[in-house]
Amino acid sequence: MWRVGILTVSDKGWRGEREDRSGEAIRKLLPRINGHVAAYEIVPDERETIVACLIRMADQQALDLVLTTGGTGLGPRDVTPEATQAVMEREVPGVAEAMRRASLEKTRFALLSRQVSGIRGKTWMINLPGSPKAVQECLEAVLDILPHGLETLQ
Ligand code: MTE
Ligand code: CU1
Repeated sequence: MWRVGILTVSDKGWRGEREDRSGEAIRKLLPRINGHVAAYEIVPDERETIVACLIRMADQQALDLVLTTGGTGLGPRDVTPEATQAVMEREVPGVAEAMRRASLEKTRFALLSRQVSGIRGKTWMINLPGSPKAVQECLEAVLDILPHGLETLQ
């Protein structure tokens, strides 16, 4: 089974003002790639906090896949893509492109997500937007190719 980390990036979620339905949406889809949740964290929209969490999930916990949700838009506090870019060693641009393209068929607002995907060591990190609906639509768009990508990384 693939060891998956869920990293929910949300000021409100971190303060306990909002239930993490997006993390839950990720969790529900994991059986389809034979993945299980090996780590789960909620952090505020702070670049250094996200960076530290991603490094821990990759270097210490050696997770196979880290799925982040939230903080990919244009808001002044949306810094998840920058944090991910700061820690990744190699980018996997096609995955973010495919998620945006599939999302675009559902909503024009897909163009407002700056989500990225990349690899650090043997850990693959993929940004998803913040809403549960977006999580579902984006993950569905790439779910089928994730296992082969993960196998390739080993
Ligand atoms: N992608 C999909 N598939 N479905 C959506 O509803 N919402 C968009 C976009 N991507 C959406 C989507 C919206 S409205 C925004 S603002 C951006 O993701 C960024 O969201 P985030 O800041 O919560 O990450
Ligand atoms: Cu939006």
